[in-house]
Amino acid sequence: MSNSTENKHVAVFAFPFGTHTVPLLNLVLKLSQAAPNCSFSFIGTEKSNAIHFPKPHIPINIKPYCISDGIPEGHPLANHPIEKLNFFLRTGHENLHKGIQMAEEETKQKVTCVISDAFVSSSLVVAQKLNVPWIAFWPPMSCTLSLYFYIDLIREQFLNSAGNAAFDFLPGLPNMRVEDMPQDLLFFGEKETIFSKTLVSLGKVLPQAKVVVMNFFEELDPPLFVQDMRSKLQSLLYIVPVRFPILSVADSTGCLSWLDMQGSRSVAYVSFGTVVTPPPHEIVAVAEALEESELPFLWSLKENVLGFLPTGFLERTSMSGRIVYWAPQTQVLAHDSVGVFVTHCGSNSVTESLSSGVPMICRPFFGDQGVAARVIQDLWEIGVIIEGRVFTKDGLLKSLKMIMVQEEGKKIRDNALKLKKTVEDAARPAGKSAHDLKTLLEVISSS
Ligand code: U2F
Repeated sequence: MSNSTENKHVAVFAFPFGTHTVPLLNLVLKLSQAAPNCSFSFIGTEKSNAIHFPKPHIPINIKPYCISDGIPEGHPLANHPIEKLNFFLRTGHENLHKGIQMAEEETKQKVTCVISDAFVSSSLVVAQKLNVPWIAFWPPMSCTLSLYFYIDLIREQFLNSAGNAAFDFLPGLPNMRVEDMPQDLLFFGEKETIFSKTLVSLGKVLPQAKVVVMNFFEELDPPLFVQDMRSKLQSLLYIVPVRFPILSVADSTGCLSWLDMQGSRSVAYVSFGTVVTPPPHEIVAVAEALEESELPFLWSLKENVLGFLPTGFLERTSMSGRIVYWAPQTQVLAHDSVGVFVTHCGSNSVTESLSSGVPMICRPFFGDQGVAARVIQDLWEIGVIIEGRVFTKDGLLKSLKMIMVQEEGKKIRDNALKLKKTVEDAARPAGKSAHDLKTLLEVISSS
């Protein structure tokens, strides 16, 4: 490394929603281990920081600072997930700057570099004011980055093409459809929100980052996509996600010991991440398909929707299935008895499934999930998109049988194991990711 990271102070801005903070903190953990003399100020909201701090394994060179979530005092939040995001983004760079002030006052060190979740794009202004490099981190599905550079074409496709025809203007990502695109990109006029405007601006904002860091495996992204992004950005680095992220918890619900009693690759694991709750009729369809399939299943389901399950379902399936409100998912997917993952295709879930060689049945809901599902089915061929993109009993049964039982599913099962190996190789100390981590440390140390 050309310069030491000693006396360097990195301000880290989290996008405090969903599981965005988890991969960002994992990246900072990696950096803090490699650069123990460097200070990292992790700036989030009180709510998002409370999930991670204090934790015994967070080193002392990472300190949390809380800024406002932007929600006016006493304001009753409507039951709409985007509302919180809009309030936070509306606070702009002034709110972020307060975090910097707190961090500088306490550490008595000037900030020398800003790393932020790419969605907190106003952190670019903060970095510019401080005259320090801005490093943007990309937690969603890696190849969705491309969409923000081709929004006009995507919108044109949305307005002009008949039906849901496949299009192939995204380099390295053929066979995409409008239905795979994040809805926020298709909002015009009155429907636009601060969040959707922020996303739409990314194609102009991200080229101003000194580095964009992907939370993924370069080896799995299409070379044409990588090449195209490299031609548009100053620098694009890939740092592999950690295998067992900090959200993994002790097995308080006994999932792992239950899995120990099941046959190899026999269990269907079902989970829709931290944000999505499928509508009641889809919960019923999933339950009916699981029951009729007679496969052992483990389902991570939020407590507040248990009431939607069909009458008597829990009793009838008590010998073959298990429902928990939270599963230690990374360990579950890594368990030999899990044969398929029924997922919403959140980027962390996809990475965890890939890392364990588990094929997926995809029911994307919003954001990056549609592209993830398309890539899983058509590019990597390690899963299928559920028929009609909505859970029905017959559709899920068909996919479960195909992947778990039928000869047709063998190719998918084999491919999943092959990609597991690619992922393992990518994480090796001599791999590209280790090289990119060094490059990132160089940027921090020369700031
Ligand atoms: C948003 O994603 P989510 O948080 O809904 O979903 P994931 O990215 O898949 O992350 C869920 C994490 O929670 C863990 C699981 C993942 O690490 O292992 N987990 C668990 O440990 N136990 C459980 O019972 C259930 C989940 C958004 F919706 C997505 O579209 C984005 O891709 C994502 C990242 O930007 O954020």
